[in-house]
Amino acid sequence: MKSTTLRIAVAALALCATSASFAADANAGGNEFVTTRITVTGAVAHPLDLTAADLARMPSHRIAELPLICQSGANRGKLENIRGVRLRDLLESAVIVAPGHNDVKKIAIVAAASDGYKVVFSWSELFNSPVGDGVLVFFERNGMPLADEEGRIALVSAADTRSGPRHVRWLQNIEVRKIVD
Ligand SMILES: Nc1nc2c(c(=O)[nH]1)N[C@H]1C(S)=C(S)[C@@H](COP(=O)(O)O)O[C@H]1N2
Ligand SMILES: [Mo]
Repeated sequence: MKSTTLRIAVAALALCATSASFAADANAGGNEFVTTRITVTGAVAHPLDLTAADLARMPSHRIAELPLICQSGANRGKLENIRGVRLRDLLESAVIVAPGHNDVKKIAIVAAASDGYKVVFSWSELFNSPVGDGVLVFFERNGMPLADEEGRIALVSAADTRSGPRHVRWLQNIEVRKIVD
């Protein structure tokens, strides 16, 4: 009886150790939401699947400093010395499917994170307004990979009045969707 109890205890301990090491392997450095690649899907001729290293080889832009302000008005710190690729450029490489003259005007682009957070852009915002210039998919801060709390790939819309909401940490997918007929 005693040895059976002992054996069960040893087995339970072994199980704990195994699941703990599995969890450590699954989350690239301590945060279960960290993403290491993004996809561009939906109404595109060439879906993309890119790592931070792939993004680093594309034409990039830098933001020296951007205060992060929540929708509530609360100050959430700032983004400093980040480097990223314009979302517009990624969508141009994926080639949005919009055969009709008026199709682009009905297209929305949904940027989704691994924690379920999502934000929306319109095609017109990205391709036909000054907002588009400031929408970066970024992967570097001070020349280093992004830390676990936002990385490895994130997005920001630098021209927004309040920049917090469309600062998407742990970016995972960009989906192109025609939302009205
Ligand atoms: N993936 C993800 N990104 C996110 C959020 C979130 O919940 N998940 N919250 C947003 C909001 S509302 C703000 S104001 C900014 C700053 O939030 P922080 O203070 O949690 O960094 O991150 C934004 N990005
Ligand atoms: Mo926010």
